[in-house]
Amino acid sequence: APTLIPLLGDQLSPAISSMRDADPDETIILMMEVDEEATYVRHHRKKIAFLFSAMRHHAVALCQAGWRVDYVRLDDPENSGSFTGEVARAIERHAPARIVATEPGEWRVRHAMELWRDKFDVPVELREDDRFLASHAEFDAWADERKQLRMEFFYREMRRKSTLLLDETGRPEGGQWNFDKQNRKPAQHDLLMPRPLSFAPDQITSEVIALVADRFADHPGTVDGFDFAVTATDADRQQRHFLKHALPGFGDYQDAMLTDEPFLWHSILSPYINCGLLDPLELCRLAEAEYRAGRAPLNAVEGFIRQIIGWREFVRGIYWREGPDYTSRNFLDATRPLPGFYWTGQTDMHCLAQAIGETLANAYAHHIQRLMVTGNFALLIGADPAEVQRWYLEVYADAYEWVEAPNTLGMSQFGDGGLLGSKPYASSGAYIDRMSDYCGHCRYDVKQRVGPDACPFNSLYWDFLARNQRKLGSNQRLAMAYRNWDRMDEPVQRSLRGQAKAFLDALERDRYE
Ligand code: FAD
Ligand code: DLZ
Ligand code: SF4
Repeated sequence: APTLIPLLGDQLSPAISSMRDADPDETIILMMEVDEEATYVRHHRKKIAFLFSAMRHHAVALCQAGWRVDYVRLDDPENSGSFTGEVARAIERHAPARIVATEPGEWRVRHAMELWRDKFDVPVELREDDRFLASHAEFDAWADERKQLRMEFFYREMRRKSTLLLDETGRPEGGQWNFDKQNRKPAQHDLLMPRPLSFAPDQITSEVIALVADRFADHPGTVDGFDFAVTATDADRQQRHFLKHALPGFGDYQDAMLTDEPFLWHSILSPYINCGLLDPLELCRLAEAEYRAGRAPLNAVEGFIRQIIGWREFVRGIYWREGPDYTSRNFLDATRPLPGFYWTGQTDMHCLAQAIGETLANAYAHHIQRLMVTGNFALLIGADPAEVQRWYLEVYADAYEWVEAPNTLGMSQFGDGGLLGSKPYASSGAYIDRMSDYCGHCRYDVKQRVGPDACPFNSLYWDFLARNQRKLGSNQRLAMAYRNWDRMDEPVQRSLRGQAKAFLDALERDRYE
């Protein structure tokens, strides 16, 4: 009897652990498009189209390589709608001797898969997902030894383990582990700015787009202009394109934002890395080679590698270590619903209109838009972190809970009380003004704090600090901000809080109109 290998939509890697020792003649690979995965949150339509198309292309590639793939399409009339239901049907079809799977990227699915052992009369083996530099055990061993977890120190371990950007003596290339001080430059509009490649939909993708437009009409975002890579070959083209054209400027402009420029010097590779079309470590080695060949500066290459072997690995470690209740944490007791414009982009705050509009169009926004525009705003208004977290999980093509939840609930909303960052990423309009050209296009004045034209971020920032003083007042990294607040005359404090209250009341009213 054959081995049944259920292969999930984010397991499209040639070296996935479930298939490692499998014999193509004795194996059935089961791939399933299921309603439950597409609707447990209302994923952006481009995200679903991307994943289904990548899954269908991967199935074709596996068949060409000699594997037997049992592929269940969403519109199959027998489709039960869930992984568990589809595995049950596949057991009837194939009478397998055993099931081997790679652990999923989410507690929800992990629990469902663990129940297979009781549910089915077939032995189930769940293997660790080893597409990461640090195993669960390694991360936990590192974390157990520390009172406070800081990415920077974990990152150095990962540099040592991978040997990326070390010199012959094992010290960090350039004498420092981190060159971020050089990396905070605003960008200018430039006709020669790099642009990601655009991949025209083929027959398979066009069919999927039609399916998604039909079945998920009530989900956010559009499928118009779909141009993602959906094969490993095309994802590799985008990878090489990035390394050649954008990596050299990646460091300098990492935090920059520009009107109508959604991509800047970013790689736009996260959807491909996270679903398995690209190998993160190989990408880091290719980036290192650009530095060694003198084609990209160290600050850019170090910064880029740090995002992948530092942040990406670190957030994954936190997600699994903290357990399934992580997504319900709410350190600041924030309860406000997200404003409706998160689903339309229609607001006069130009920075938000840009970040949200681009998100709905592309299922993509770059890091600083996510953190300092949409995330910062949600934090300042006291939005419910669970709702904020669901929004990010829905709208980004790269969003899977293991990476999205620590970034959103932890780093951006401080819902975990500071496991990811040592202080909340809260800021007034001044930060956005420094790092972008948004304010020049906005109906609000970023320099004003009160009055009808004042940038809402300004009063909201002070209101956030004042509102949360009991919980945040002892945070060393906010000491200066609280000192500034405490030094303000009371009438000034009152007018700032009054301005914020009027804005928040208006947000509330909009919900009922
Ligand atoms: P680049 O800027 O080119 O960076 C290169 C790569 O580094 C990315 O492809 C990604 O693999 C990795 N990376 C960078 N920053 C992070 C980070 N903080 N955590 C993990 N990996 C990182 N990233 C996701 O992959 N999925 C998510 O669901 C996700 N949600 C986020 C939510 C919030 C609130 C914030 C602030 C960040 C989130 N990130 C998420 C991290 C980051 O914003 C994206 O990885 C990045 O914008 C993807 O675009 P890119 O490929 O062009 O990245
Ligand atoms: C995100 C997603 C979606 C939208 N649809 C499917 C699907 O139909 N079939 C599938 O195998 N995977 C899908 N995924 C990815 C899964 O949600 C992901 O594998 C789990 O969240 C575990 O990380
Ligand atoms: Fe955003 Fe304020 Fe600048 Fe307008 S003025 S773009 S609301 S930061």
